[in-house]
Amino acid sequence: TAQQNWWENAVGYQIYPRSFKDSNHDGIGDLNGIREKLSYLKELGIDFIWINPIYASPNIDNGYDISDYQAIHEDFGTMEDFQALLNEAHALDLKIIMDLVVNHTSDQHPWFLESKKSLQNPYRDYYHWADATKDLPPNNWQSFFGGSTWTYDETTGQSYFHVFAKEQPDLNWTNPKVRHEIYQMIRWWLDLGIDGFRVDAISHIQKEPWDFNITDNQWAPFMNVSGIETYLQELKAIFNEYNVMTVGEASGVPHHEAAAWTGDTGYFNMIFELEHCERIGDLGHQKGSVPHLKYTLNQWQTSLADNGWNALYLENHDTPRSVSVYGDDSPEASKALATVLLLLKGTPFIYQGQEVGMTNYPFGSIGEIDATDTIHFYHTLLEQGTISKDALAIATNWSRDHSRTPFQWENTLHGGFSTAEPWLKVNDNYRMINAAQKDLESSSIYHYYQALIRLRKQTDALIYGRFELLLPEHPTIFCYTRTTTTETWLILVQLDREQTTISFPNSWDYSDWKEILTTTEKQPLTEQMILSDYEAHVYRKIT
Ligand code: TEU
Ligand code: CA
Repeated sequence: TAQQNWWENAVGYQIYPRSFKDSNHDGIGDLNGIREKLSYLKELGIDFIWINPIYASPNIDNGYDISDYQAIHEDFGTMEDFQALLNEAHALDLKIIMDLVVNHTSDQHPWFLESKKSLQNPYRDYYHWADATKDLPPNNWQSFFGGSTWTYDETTGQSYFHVFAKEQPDLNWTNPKVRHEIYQMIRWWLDLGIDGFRVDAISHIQKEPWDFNITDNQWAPFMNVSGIETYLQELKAIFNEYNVMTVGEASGVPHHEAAAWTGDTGYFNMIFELEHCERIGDLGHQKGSVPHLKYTLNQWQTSLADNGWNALYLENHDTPRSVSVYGDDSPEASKALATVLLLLKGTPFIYQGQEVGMTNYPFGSIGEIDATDTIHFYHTLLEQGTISKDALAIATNWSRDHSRTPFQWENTLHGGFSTAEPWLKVNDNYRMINAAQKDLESSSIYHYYQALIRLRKQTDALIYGRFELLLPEHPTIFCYTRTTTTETWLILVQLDREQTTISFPNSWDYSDWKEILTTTEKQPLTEQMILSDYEAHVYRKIT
């Protein structure tokens, strides 16, 4: 049998550290807060934790603008706290993977401060500079966060390039010195004993030549541009030496190219694609779409059936909450989505709070928003003449801050996240939706996650079994099978409140199927079934 990798049957948990648990009463989550909650995570059944950036940063983009790669941000604690967290996690057999942000640095990083100084500075070529005037950028390319990708700098009369905020200048990967410095830094972290990396925005490190303007497909000049392979191979060689787990954030890499990017021989073990959680509809009224979710996940499952490996997720620190996007904020909807996510083929990532059913936040003013891109979007709308109330609704509709509100631990002040006023408001629904509910109710969402994780680990079929989507055209039913030579699992989920009737093939022998797990009353598998209210059923057939 083929060699099995630990990350194939592992379940991951993403921690957004500012919002997880505050241990020292300053309203900001921190490393010692994570240490307090390790047993909570162990009990859930997860195997590894991915922590969003905890490095020194001016926090223009909450830690994704790094000013010192080898220092811990004082908000989060010290290097000793980190080492203690790593040791305690390892003692519980929990692995820790860190965020690796190497497409760009902060504009306060010493390299950039040097680079700005003069055309001759030895660090000049660490970043991308081009001739420009104040009013005329080198080209018309637009950044992900809005506005030009170019910012003019008076000192030298040139502009520098950034695909995110202007405080996040892109590193020049064509410069071997830059790569050397980054690789040294990567080794430094790996030598500390961490278990791997989630590699941020890695599909953007290679850019097209600057000398053309775009007319459509505005992000193509820095999305998975050819030539990137060389750098990815170099990274891969380091990761191999240390035998660590990696997941690349690779927007713009299509499913039919993903086999080269993932699995044993790919650049990373797996990648986060961004297609399946794309919003559908007109600006400001965008929604999640179950048909889109099914269609896209099916493509990725199918493309990586024999080569490569999927990373699975429904929400993260950049997206709204999945129970609000595809559901109606109810516990039933949370459980239905968990069923879909955790039994697909790939390595699932649970985002903090998802396991207790945390929902979107009802933003009432722009002052309640922290995310740079949302604030920028709001002001652009105001400048275009949109009235303030509408601008708020449009800008916050898909804001990153929905998922960044503090973790709801219990029904006490600030949801038990902190005794101080938190950096971002806690959702008022913490009174009902919180982690302590699990101790009150055996039917809690948390316990259902536990059951799903346990189930995955009991059978190879749920790890390696072949995926097939059933009822592909149904608008709300998400149904699929996972099959090996010895058994088939059938996962049947109604992602809607409404009642619907479905039919399976007449040729099946329905007495073969046994129900293993459900979110509601057991219901035998039959040729015709009536489903409603986000119910989910998991069946198995031994062949
Ligand atoms: O996000 C990157 C990201 O969202 C883009 O790579 C994406 O391709 C683009 O929005 C088009 O869909 C990561 C982090 O997750 C995010 O929090 C950071 O703000 C960003 O990188 C910059 O580091
Ligand atoms: Ca704190």
